[in-house]
Amino acid sequence: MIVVWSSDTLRHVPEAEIWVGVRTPGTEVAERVPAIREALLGATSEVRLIEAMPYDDRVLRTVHDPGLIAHLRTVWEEWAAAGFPDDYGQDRVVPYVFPTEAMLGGLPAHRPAAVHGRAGLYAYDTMTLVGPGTWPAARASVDAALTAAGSVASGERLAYALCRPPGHHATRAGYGGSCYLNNAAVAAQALRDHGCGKVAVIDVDAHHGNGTQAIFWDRADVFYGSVHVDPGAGWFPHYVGFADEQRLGATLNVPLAPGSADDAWLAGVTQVCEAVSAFGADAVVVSLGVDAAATDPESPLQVTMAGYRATGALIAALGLPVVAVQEGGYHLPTLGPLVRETLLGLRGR
Ligand code: SP5
Ligand code: ZN
Repeated sequence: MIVVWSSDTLRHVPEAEIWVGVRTPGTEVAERVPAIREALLGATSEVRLIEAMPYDDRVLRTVHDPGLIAHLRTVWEEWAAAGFPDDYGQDRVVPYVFPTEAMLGGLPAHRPAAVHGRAGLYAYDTMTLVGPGTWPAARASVDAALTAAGSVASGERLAYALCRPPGHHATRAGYGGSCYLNNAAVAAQALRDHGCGKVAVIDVDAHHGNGTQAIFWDRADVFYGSVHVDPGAGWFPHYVGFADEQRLGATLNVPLAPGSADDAWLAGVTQVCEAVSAFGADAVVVSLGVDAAATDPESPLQVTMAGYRATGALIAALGLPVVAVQEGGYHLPTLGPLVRETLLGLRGR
């Protein structure tokens, strides 16, 4: 199997997440990349590790608003030039005011002159900080997903992109949930543009991929299905990811109660796979988060290593070519083995 990575993904150093106003240690750390990479290199001689190829920024416009792209490309430089690191000791872009519908009440939002005002224009939470290496890393993450999609479009049956930062919470014009650009959505669109008639995104991250769902909400050619901890039980992304969000036979959510383990999880994955079969997909993009694992600090789901391997096997049984892109997974000692087991399941046999 193909494994795509880029050392540029290490350049994103979020340092912290501002959660309920409190500066907490970031969980989406650069050390995740070598943890996964080493586990895969030791796993099987079949792994072919390749570098992500560089793609032009124009490809981002297939799923993202040009305003979000320009903002992420420039906002840290503007933040630094405005003096926030030196004058206030804040070396990461952190928003403090958000132009929500509740604030605007239907009036058009003016573009804030101040960068600290503008910081909330495309961000929807305070946990997803922007530093000097965020843009090059987010771009490299997309490049990895596109390189994996390209190899599947050329006939590979399974390609994995070691994406970091993750992507599935990034919407067309918004970033949040540790995500900046939606790697899985760019990969799914790339498969469509390579001539794949119907593409299914299967999201097995512990959290609902609100960004991917929103991007393809009005599209009958790209299916989005997700198994995740129930946002209605108090979990991120809180506002979406409910079972009643259905559209065009191309959106399916299976929210699970906190504490759910392999049985409920695999029943959910089976339900999504059956829907993918009914949809008639020609290829699959797996949003491969492993934070549903029992060991993970960011979710209350209790999936085992064997459960993640079985997850991969259920998806492999669809008999479709697969592009797997890394999403969440935050417990460094088990992160690599969890990804390895899922990929071994996806490889089949
Ligand atoms: C890609 C992905 O898995 N994103 C996860 C985003 C969800 N993060 C929610 C964090 C909620 C608060 N976490 C508590 C941290 C306290 N130190
Ligand atoms: Zn997650």
